[in-house]
Amino acid sequence: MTSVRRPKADVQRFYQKAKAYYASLGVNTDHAISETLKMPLSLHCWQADDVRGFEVRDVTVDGGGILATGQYPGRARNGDEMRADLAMVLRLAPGTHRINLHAIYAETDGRKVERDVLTPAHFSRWIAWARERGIGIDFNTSFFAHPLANDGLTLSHPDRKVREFWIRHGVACRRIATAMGRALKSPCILNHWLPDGRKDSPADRWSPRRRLMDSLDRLLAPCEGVNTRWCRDAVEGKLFGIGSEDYVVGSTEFYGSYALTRGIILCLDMGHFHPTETIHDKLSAYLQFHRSLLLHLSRPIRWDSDHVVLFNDDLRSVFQELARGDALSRVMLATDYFDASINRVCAYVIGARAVRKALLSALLEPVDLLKRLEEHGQGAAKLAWIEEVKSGPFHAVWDELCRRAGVPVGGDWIEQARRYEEQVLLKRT
Ligand code: RNT
Ligand code: ZN
Repeated sequence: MTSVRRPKADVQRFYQKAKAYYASLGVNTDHAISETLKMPLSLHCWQADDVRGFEVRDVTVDGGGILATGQYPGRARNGDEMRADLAMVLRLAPGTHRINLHAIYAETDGRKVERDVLTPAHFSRWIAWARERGIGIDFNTSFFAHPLANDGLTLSHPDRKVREFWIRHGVACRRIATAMGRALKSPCILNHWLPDGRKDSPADRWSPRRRLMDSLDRLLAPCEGVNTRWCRDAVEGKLFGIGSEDYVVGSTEFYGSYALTRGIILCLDMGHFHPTETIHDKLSAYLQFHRSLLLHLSRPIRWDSDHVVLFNDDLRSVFQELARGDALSRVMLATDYFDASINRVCAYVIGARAVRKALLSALLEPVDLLKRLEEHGQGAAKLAWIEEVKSGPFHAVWDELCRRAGVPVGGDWIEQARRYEEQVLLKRT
């Protein structure tokens, strides 16, 4: 594979021209770069191993609506391999990052530890690793791939014992999230997504929702070892999943009201809506009422909600909305996808760089100009400028951003990732 290296002096020279272009539209590129780099992006750990986790299991379990497809070699098989892969990603993707873990990534030294008795100690290696790097950790309850989730119901299960187990799991995770946040001095977002739903024609859509509400209220009740200063709970809805095509208990409507009335965070996943439905128009609606939102950056394709994130219109629209509404400080960003058919480290870097590009391009928009034109009835001029800016010298600012962040400029990262594959990933057999 070839790599066309661009001399640093060129990057800076092209940048000066681009800077003048954007300045003529009233946009400060230096500011856009520093704001883009500052914004934390939480990298999901589960792309590295196809959402398998490190649990010791002696029974077969249902994926719970989560299905990674593909057999590409190099999957991370344990915490050390996963941390090595993530460290590589952090060298190739610019900007501030956090790491987003799931409860199934506990490290129990070969012992079987049930999910309702997990403790912060099972995450001590992750915490030490993050502390060394000065990055924060976010966390997720794992309500899937478990014998007690095989019915497709967890917190909304009709059997009280099953619900109790999952409530205890939730509480254990809140203690862990509290410990993570406190140890790293950075609040840990604890996201709750559960697969509960029905494949076909539910006769009762009501009772499971009632039970889910009650279970969540108990899971979120104040309790010893949980401090909401460090543990910030979020709930994530979905339209449908594998095995829950007709009905999902925790729909977006359910959680929108739940989060608002309980003062917790609503999570919007870009892949969790109707195939032609996008989330950008929802932001200015929810954020009139909600204080903040967690965004799962993903890419739906037909039945799948979890393709690698690309710098496409859907992603750009999300960041345009946030930048136009001055709302970047009111959202938390987390990637969420898994593709087992390609190099997994590259999957991360492609997505993380795409997010950062979308952020930068939104911050380079001449928002004041566009709003002014719109306000004065100059609809065509507004549209024309939106189109003009699309072919502006964006790449020169992007390259300069990468240079300033100390990550490879342009496609140089691809060669570095290839070498990592050759030297590390392909040796995992
Ligand atoms: C599933 C949700 C959820 C998961 C992760 C593994 O549809 O998007 O966020 O992807 O928790
Ligand atoms: Zn998600």
